[in-house]
Amino acid sequence: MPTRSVPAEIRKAIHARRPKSPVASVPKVVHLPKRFLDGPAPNLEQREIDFKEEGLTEYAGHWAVVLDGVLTEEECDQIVALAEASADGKWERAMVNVGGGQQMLYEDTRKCGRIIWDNHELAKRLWKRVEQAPAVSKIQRLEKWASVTGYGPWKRDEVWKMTRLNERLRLLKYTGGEYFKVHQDGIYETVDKKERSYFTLHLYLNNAEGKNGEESLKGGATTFDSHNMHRRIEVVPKVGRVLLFQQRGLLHSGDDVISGTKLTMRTDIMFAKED
Ligand SMILES: O=C(O)CCC(=O)C(=O)O
Repeated sequence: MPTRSVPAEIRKAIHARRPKSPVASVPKVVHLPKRFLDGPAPNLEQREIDFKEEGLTEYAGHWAVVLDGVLTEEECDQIVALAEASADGKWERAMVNVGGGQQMLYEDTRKCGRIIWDNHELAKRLWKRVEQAPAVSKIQRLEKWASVTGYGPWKRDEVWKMTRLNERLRLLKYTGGEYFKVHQDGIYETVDKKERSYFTLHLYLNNAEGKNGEESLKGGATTFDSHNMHRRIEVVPKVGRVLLFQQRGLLHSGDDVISGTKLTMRTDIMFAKED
């Protein structure tokens, strides 16, 4: 069953192009309503995470920012409805890439539902909201920033410029007992090797208080973990909240959801080398 019913205006914006012989895993093409995410972030606030100050000294100088009020609750509900429409309402189990285009189910490392939704337009409009935050100007151009790019680009005096949000949007849905165990995000490189990701974006799509009689969410924070796993910084899910962080060197996890449902959307921030 879909998590949310699809409002009429969104149903109208959905153009389903079905394959000649329907295959369950072929996503539908879903267009965004014309004015969706038009205009500025409704209530933008930013908080930079100071890893040293907050007790994760091994990550001193690493970059992570929490942005609140990037989207309204209604906009988040619409994203969920549109993504579900693209997948015929089906949340598949989240799999792990094992190379050679193969995926495996490893529920000891991640256990949750997933919809992969490729949508350039949503990625573009979401980034327009996110880049309004002053802190984000720092990651538009990466120069001599070895903790983010590694020492290769640093030694070669390379400058990497932000190009776009990856259109591959991964929606994750966690219910009772589900989790994403500790890991570090991999740097994604495009096939032509012209672009690579250096930062991750998480958008939280629901609040802890359950709506319409749904059970409220307990647990499920995105947590930065110390190397020995004894210290942590938690980012609690909140509708319309965005968490941005560097991919290199930052251990993190999605804490167990004890009750209720947690919905997030994750993608990569892409960069290309300046000539
Ligand atoms: O859902 C979360 O809080 C974390 C998920 C995560 O780390 C990931 O998608 O790589």
